[in-house]
Amino acid sequence: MSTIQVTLPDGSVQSVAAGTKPLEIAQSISKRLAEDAIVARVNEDLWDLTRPLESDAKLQILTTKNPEALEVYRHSTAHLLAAAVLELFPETKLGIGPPIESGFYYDFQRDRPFTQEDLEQIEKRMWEIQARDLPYERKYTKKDEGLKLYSDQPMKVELITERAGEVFSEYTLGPHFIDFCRGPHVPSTKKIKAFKLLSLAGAYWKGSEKNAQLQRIYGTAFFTQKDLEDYLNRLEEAKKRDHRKLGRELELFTVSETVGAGLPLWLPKGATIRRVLEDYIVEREREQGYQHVYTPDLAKVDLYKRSGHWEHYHEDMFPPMELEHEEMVLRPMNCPHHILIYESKKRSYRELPVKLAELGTMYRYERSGVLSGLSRVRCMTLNDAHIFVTPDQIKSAFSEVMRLVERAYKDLGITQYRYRLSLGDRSNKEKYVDNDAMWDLGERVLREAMTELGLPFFEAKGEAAFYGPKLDIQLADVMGHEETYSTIQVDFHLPNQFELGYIAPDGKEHRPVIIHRAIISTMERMVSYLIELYAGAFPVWLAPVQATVLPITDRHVEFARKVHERLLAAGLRSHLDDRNEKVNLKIREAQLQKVPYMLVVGDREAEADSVAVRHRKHGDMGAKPVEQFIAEVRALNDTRITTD
Ligand code: TSB
Ligand code: ZN
Repeated sequence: MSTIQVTLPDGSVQSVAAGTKPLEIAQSISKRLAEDAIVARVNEDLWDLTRPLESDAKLQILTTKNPEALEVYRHSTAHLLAAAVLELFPETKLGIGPPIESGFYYDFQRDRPFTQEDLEQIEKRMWEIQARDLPYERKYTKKDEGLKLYSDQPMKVELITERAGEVFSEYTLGPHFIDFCRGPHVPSTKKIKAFKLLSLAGAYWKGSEKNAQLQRIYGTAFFTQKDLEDYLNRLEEAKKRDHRKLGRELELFTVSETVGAGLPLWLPKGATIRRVLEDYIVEREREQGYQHVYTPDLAKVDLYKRSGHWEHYHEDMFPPMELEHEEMVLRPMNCPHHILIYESKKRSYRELPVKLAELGTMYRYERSGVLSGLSRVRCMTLNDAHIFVTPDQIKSAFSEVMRLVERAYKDLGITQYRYRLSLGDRSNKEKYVDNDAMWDLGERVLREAMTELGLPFFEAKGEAAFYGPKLDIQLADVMGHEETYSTIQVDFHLPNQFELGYIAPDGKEHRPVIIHRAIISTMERMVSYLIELYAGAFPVWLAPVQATVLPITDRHVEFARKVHERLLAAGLRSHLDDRNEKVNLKIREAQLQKVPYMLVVGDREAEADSVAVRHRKHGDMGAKPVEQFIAEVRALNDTRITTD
């Protein structure tokens, strides 16, 4: 038998017989390593611990300490789920079952929808299969045989037809379960120690609403029961902060079936927060020399044909409407309108940068499955601006925008975020305009600008806008799910499409560059974030109601009203609760509404022109003269303190 050389991470080399398994090498190193082992890295690829090594290789044993191992482990748990479903409901057709950030899922097709009871039963069966200690066995099948083998699994047949080479790999789990799969997997079901099925959702085969509707079962798995329990506790905590739940309880926004999905209605309290944010950012922009404009929410389709939206962004737009021989469409972005304002007069280099800003409302056809509360909607208002610059102004404009982002985040109390350089994809001509030189330049400019500012960032291919690369600021919601909020985009494309120009010092016409930027993101997405960040207990400057005045009895309503009016006149957001209810009940309710200050007034207060102050977090703060209270809260408001 031939011998092969296996190089371990510490550089040492083991000579072993060809066909030796990574697990055997792990056992020869230590019993502990073999016990903790989940999967092997052979050269650059992940391999099953039980897959024989046939030639010289670099080998690393990945244990429960390694995030890649957790992914494999969760993928194996997804197979366990599918095996349990097929045992219980043999008529089920299998879709795909990958690991995801927070666990795994598997998609199934079946006439009758799964119920919560089914989930419990499936989970129980998963444990039974786990206890049988079945190996995850890698097998190889010829494509034509495989197609026959899977003839009662149409989705698998589709995948094999599309993806499999002449011979493909698959994994069995016991005598009856087999799945077309690249692997790798854990060696056997006994390795899987802690998992839980979490929820059911609808999903489309291959993510397209043109395809069959499937049922997705979500679950999660961890290496230990303790890790699982910690995660489930965090999940419970997160649910309490969920902006959709708090949005209802605190009367911030609502989504009505009658209006339509993804079209939220802002209730008075939510609208107040939004207005505060809007005023705040417009004021910051004014300080930086932005000019604010108003433009309509729709335009002729031709405008978007010229800009390139029609060609590259069509899928995300509402369908056009026809009127008087014209086709109009709801705008998916504000840029074309702003470009026409730039074009409305001749521009000289002396006025550049021209910064046109608008709280611009736009409409996007987000698929129903991805809509969520305020964080992903179909009608949204963006804190948008387009900065028209000469090529040598790009970097200074960029860093000015970054300064504004950092200022705004500081005032809003946002501290956890990452910078993502979102790059194009040269091979995807459908999604991105075809101009390699332009992409190279844009990406280089952004990379250099970030490096000069000394800001750390990571890069992501295929996340750019169709017209250019972006620097995105990524925030995670309470569930750890990341979305883009602020964005700064360098665009050489739209200026060309609209043949924009400015007169340069040489007297000739030159082409400007457009920087698209949003600081606050959409009002919708930012408010969803702030609700979760503060669990609804907004800092004074953002709180929809800053103080509620509570008369102890009817006799005190008159004085209470006067206090309330003085607060309003001082620019504070006050509420008077003059209902004929016990003051303790009113305090309880104001507390649940997370109002920062409750001002109780009775005889003593009326006499001394004072209020008895209760804080939502610190409780009783004693009596204060009305004027002093007003001055203190105004100071908190004006300095935008975000701590209680
Ligand atoms: C910055 N033309 C640029 C603009 O000039 C633009 O529209 N960029 S964008 O497409 O990236 O959108 C800007 C921001 O809007 C995103 O970064 C994101 O924070 C927010 N946004 C996008 N889609 C949605 C949505 N469906 N719901 C809520 N907010 C969204
Ligand atoms: Zn834009």
